[in-house]
Amino acid sequence: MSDSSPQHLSVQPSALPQPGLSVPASGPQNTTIRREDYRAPDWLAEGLVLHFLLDPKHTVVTASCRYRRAPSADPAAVLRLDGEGLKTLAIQIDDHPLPASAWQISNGQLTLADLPASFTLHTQVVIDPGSNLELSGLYASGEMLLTQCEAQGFRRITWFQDRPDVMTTYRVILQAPRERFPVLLSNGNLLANDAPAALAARQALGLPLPCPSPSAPPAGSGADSASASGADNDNGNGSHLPDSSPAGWHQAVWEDPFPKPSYLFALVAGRLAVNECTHRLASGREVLLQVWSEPAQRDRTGFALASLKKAITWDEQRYGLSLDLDRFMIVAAADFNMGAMENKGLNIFNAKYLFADPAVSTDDDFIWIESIIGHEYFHNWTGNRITCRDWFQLTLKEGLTVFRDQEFTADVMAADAGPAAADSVRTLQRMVNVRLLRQTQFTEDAGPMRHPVRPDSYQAIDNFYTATVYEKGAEVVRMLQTLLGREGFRRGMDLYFQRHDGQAVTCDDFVAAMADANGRDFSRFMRWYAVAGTPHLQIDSHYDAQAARLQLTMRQLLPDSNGDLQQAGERALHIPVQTALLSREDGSELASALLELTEPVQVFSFDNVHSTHPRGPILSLLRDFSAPVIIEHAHDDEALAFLAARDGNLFNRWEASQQLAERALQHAIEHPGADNPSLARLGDALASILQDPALDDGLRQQFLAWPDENHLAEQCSQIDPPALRQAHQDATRQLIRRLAPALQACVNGQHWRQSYSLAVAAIGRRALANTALVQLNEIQAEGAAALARAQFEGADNMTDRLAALQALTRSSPDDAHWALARFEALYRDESNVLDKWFSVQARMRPADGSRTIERIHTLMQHPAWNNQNPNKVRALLWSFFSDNLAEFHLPDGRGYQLWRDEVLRLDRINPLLAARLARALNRHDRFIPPLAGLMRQALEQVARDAASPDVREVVGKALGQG
Ligand code: B3K
Ligand code: ZN
Repeated sequence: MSDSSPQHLSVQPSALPQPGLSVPASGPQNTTIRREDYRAPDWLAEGLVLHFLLDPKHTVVTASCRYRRAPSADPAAVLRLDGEGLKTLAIQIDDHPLPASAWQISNGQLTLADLPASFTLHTQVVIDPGSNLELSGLYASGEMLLTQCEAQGFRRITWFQDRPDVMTTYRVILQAPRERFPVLLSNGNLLANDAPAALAARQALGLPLPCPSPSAPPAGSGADSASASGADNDNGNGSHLPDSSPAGWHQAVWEDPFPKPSYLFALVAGRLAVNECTHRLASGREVLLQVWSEPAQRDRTGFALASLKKAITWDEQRYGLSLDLDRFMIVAAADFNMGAMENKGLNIFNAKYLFADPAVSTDDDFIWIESIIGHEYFHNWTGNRITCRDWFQLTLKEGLTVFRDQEFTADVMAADAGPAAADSVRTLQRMVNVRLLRQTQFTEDAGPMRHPVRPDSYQAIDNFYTATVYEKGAEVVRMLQTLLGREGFRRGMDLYFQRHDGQAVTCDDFVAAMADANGRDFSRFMRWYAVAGTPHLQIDSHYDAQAARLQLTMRQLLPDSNGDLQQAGERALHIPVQTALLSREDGSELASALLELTEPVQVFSFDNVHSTHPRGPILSLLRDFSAPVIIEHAHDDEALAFLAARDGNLFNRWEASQQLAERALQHAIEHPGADNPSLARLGDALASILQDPALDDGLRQQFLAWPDENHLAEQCSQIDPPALRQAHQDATRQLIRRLAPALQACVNGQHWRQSYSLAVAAIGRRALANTALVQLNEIQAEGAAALARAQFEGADNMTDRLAALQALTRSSPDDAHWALARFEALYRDESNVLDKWFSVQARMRPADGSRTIERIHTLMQHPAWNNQNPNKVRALLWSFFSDNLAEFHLPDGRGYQLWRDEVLRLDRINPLLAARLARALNRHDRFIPPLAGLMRQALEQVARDAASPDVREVVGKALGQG
């Protein structure tokens, strides 16, 4: 069997070590996978049947798959199947077992040669879910077994072409001890045990199935399975094949009729409770909706179920897309590497993003949960029915689905707020989206992990589930809607589904559908998929009073491969710039237009623009953030304050105030202690904004959320964390003092005494009052700590209690100590709530001479700490590394030692998580020399000792090694 035929994505030769194995002192070679090397698969899969004999230590997976040689393939094409950590028991082609001597397994691939044009391949492997700490493939979370296959977890379950462009139908038989695993779930529809498809599935399995032990299930699993799970009713788990299941065992057979890539496969087995309902689709068809969780949390799943119904209805109304299965299931897992996963018909959620209850969840948690429920559900069409040809196209499904979930949240909130407040609610959502984009994606764009929304290469695909692919990807889709209008965008979506349903496609196919449905040329627009780094737009204006003409000159600057800005030249993008000209007298709108910039430099003229002011009207640029760019335009402080007060576009009012705040804070950092006229002007502007009746509470709160230390650090030529903290703190305290009377008015009403409601207006009221409470405690205003203590004790909901905790950690050390101890005592048994408590402490700035790192080390001994659980690691360590500049970057290097030790520890067990933490030192070259040197040393140690490609890629790039 030769090894010479083209591969899917060819890889450069290397001997990659498996995590956990020792590596040579020089470290392993990194393997780069390139988009340009894509080759269509030589073999098509046409029906996969999987049988699982489930056991936490020894699961046997028997698979049968029909293969057909692709019409375009060479008749001698070999079949290469991916596998990782599989103990292979048997391989058989049609009726012919292959002796072990004929198996060609190397570099994680099983190669089969001399194959007929079509055949059925039978394989049997053993896997050990209990030892799978990577949380990829089949693994254990507590007593439950579950899967995570995106991006490359399926190869850890069975031999398969584990690439998204190999799509097939799945029939799955799950067999397990009934008492330990009363609930058995997989994708699609549950089959009755004697359904023809269930029988056919069993017959397709060509290898003898392993015999389940007839003995009783393991001790210690003896809860009342019927009450816990609804076991054996027809709600999801109990289709029996008694002839092959000895006493104490049971089976369930699932069929997913829609061809899907392997990354969407899922199974769940455990003692779970269900919260379910039937739901009538717009078509009149009734479907079953279920949320499965550990029994103790079942009462907290109602909000998720209600959100799912909202999402289904929204997709029907907005895009004409409906649920295609008989049932849709969501399962909560305590150990999960990310937020959630869109497996076909069986979404799996990080429990943190599923359980909702005002007593333990904040308003933000509720909003996130609804948005993630929507996101995963919307993937059913944008991701599952139409998927990605290869992983480089990830933004095809992720950018589009983030855009869809953003729109869902905005629509749902606007409907809740009513017509009068709808615009303001939508604008607030836009502010939230843009703030997140700037915090995460702009930062990524400015660092060594900078990449286009469609990357050209990667070493570990899990490193590319990034803010760029997701958030900037969503902005790229939003620009299409801005250019085409909502109706035009919908025409494009309709054509996309008409052309590509059931296919694995590329970003080009998506943009082509948008262009063709609207008769547009988007060839320049496509360049958005190729540019890395944030584009800048230099905008100059010239007003000719006599001619009543205003001319705008726009020049595009794009980062080069080093991140340095250059003239765009032939790389010029197609950029929608929503623009208005405002009267300098009263802010009224004199003209407005959606300008389409397509050239490197372009001049736009506005005629009949009359202004009594010699400088002409004032510019309101990039309204609603119509493109993910940085505008360079010389608005002075006065103009920014004017826009913050008068711009008819609410988003741009906020934007102007943010720019003024950034300018004021930067001035404070560069000239500590000096006069700060921008700060004074900002204070005046904010004082009137806080009293502006045109703004609701939620919007006012947005104006009080000033650029944080991380944002300002990005603007500094050299980052000196303690100096930055001091200047930021001094300046914000000055501002708070200036605003104190207005802030006091926000907290005096003691909003937390009212009964809790999730109405948009109530959420806004809490957000404003709680921001004010934290700020007043920051300056230790008289009575502020007493108010916070009263709120802490009296509040009946987590939003207000957590805000009071945050406020008290800003107050005196005694207040902080009291509140933290009280919070811990109250939520000792609430794992998700304790994560909030860990995070608050990771972000603390001690006022008692201690250092936060000492607290971190103490917390790592806390009984609730679990150093293998991703939520815990993110809550404590990631919060500390990423959100506590001055405490993490200690000159004695203790912070970096902790970073190094934890990255290397996790590198051995969960590389995906380790690589996320590893990013904390990405910007070492931006810091003052003593810190930069220490960071570099820590990076070099990790580069030398890390085994996983994930971590090696991140630290390699941070060290400038490509
Ligand atoms: N598609 C998953 C993310 C998978 C991450 C794999 N490392 C969740 C989502 O974006 O909906
Ligand atoms: Zn997604």
